[in-house]
Amino acid sequence: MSDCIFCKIVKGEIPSTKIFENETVIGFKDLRPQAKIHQLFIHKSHTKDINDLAKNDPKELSDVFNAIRTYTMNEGLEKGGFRVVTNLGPNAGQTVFHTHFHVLAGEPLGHFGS
Ligand code: D5M
Repeated sequence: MSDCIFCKIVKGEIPSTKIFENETVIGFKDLRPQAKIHQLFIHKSHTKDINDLAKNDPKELSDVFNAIRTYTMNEGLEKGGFRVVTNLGPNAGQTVFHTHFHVLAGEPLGHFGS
């Protein structure tokens, strides 16, 4: 999509600090980090959110999660642990409408859930 900032990152039209790339997925540093390590993983194909992605082509999910697995294993993040988050819509605070997964790590993140 021509006006999508993450599509522009995929095409190299705006700068990003890439920490992972393969044929289908890129990972890059979040501009507004919420943890010591805060990366975003996206599929290179545009979908607007996780439900759109799952409907469009569920294989994209495994592409992204395999990328996250490779990255976190290579960086040794499994030991301390990490969190994966995706936001959909206003209640969750989604601000960028290209499906993305936040990977948070590098420090205790606080317990999420009851
Ligand atoms: O998360 C959208 C996230 O995207 C938010 O944490 C800021 C980040 N962001 C926005 N623009 C950029 C660029 N250009 N590079 C890196 N990170 C960026 P959401 O789940 O939609 O709230």
